[in-house]
This record gives sequence, structure tokens and C-alpha cells, in this order.
Amino acid sequence: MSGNRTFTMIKPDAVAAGNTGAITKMIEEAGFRIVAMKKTKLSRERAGQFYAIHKERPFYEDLCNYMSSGPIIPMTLEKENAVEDFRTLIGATNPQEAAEGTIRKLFATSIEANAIHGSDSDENAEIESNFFFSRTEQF
Ligand code: IDP
Ligand code: MG
Repeated sequence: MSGNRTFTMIKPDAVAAGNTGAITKMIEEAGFRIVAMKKTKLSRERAGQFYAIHKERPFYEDLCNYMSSGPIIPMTLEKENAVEDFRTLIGATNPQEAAEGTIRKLFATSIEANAIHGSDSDENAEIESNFFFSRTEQF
């Protein structure tokens, strides 16, 4: 995968609140092309695998329970400078610290239920995309 891709998930709180369309619109209007997209639900075990990097953190158990609590929308996205530009579009992890106009500022309800995921590096973008989509599902 090139350095022009990132991976995102619309998280259970935002899907349940009916914000999938509004968030997807913001993503496309910011210049990202949707390479792959689906609606799915993580088991508790799969959520634990996805967030294994955080397993020593105090919020890990709550995070895995939350992320397996309802449907999510994983997507692979393409744009020049995708990883960095997408982190700018979503805003800080804690919505109280997120900049005006960012997806988390607009849609997150707490530091945990913060509406959306964004990969933090090109390497993790590829790993995370491949966690949800086979190569033949990425267009
Ligand atoms: P990021 O999603 O902005 O990259 P990370 O530090 O990678 O933030 O944390 C992964 C996810 O874990 C966050 O998006 C959020 O859902 C949750 N999280 C992070 N920090 C906390 C916390 O202090 N309390 C509760 N949940 C947290
Ligand atoms: Mg992160």
C-alpha cells in the first residue's frame, strides 16, 4: 500500500446516533476517496486484537467492550498525505480538546466514545485495512 492511504472506523456511538452519512460526507468533501467500506460488528475478542497495542492501558477493557457494543463502519481511504490529513480532520482524541469543525468536535460524546478512528502511521494504516478487508475488496 502506498503512503497515500489511511484506515478509519466510524465507532458504535456515531453509528447508533445516525451520524454515518454526515461523517462520510465530511470525509469525501475533505478530498478522501473511499477505497473500501462496509458495516460490521466486532466481537469482544476481535476488538481486543485490533487494540492489542493498548492492552497495558487502564482504559483497554472498557475500550474493547465499547468497540464491540454495536455496529461500526470500517473504511480504507485514499488521499495525498492521507494519515496526517485524516488525523487533522478528526481532531484530538478527547473531544473537549478537538479543534472546531473536526469530526470529533462535532460528533464525539466522550474521550472513549469519540465517534471515529484514524490510523497513526502508514504502517498501521496497512495493517488495520488488512484486518477488515482482503486485498480484492480494496478498490
Ligand atoms: P486515537 O484514537 O486518537 O489515536 P489512542 O490513544 O490511540 O487515540 O486511543 C485509542 C482509543 O481509546 C481512543 O480513540 C478512545 O476511544 C480510547 N481512549 C483513549 N484514551 C482514553 C482514555 O483516557 N479514557 C478512555 N478511553 C480512551
Ligand atoms: Mg491511536
